[in-house]
Amino acid sequence: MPVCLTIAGLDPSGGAGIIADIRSFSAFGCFAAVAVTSVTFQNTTGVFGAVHQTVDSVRRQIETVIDDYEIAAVKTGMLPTCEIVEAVAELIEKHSLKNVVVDPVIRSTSGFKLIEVVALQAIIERLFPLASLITPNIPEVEKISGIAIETSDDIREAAVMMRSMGAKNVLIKGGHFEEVKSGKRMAKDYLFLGKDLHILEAKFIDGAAVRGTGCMLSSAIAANLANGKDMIEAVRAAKNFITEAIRGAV
Ligand code: PXL
Repeated sequence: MPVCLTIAGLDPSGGAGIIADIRSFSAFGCFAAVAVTSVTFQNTTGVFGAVHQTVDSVRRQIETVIDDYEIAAVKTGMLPTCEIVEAVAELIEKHSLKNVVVDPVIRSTSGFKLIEVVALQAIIERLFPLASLITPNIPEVEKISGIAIETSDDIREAAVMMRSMGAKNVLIKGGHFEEVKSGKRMAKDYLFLGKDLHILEAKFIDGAAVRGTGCMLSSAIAANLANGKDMIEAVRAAKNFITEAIRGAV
């Protein structure tokens, strides 16, 4: 069984973060290993706070796991401080970890700020160049690129900018992008493999009370890469999985 490692925050109510990642890894037949970066306090109504782990804790969680297991893929989520980002980048480099999916988490769906402003800068500078894929949503794209996203041309421009920041491949999740197609809102994701754009579409599922879909998507992609799929197939399989998860959401 391939081992996937998620380096992310804990949502004790099970919607987002590490618990969502474990569900994705398991769904695709991978064994889950975790490093907790922060313990958040939340439920279905919102996020009410967080206590971040020290950099020493995060480093030791990762090192102890890596010393024992061969890691087939890594997903990073909530990396709350500069120091934690730096340690994660160092360990990825030192151990030549492959199939690294970086989800540049900034805020929760409910608007709670999950990471420090300087941590985002560190994610861009240190982790983007080490990532096989980055998976920002539209608000994250706007923060990272400084471009207000209103059209699909804006999305292309932002993708070019993020590639110039060192990201090899970019998946921009269009769920927050209100594009109406023949009267139906679509969940349209923009996958830039290098310069090449692939558009992945599914029908937007209205009214589903869901959290953690971004977490689940990035970890599902990591699991599919761990299973040997190429990037486009990994993203396709992960998107289908998320669409079904949203359709079946409680
Ligand atoms: O969906 C972003 C996210 C990531 N990681 C953790 C979270 C959230 C949103 O609430 O709590 C731990």
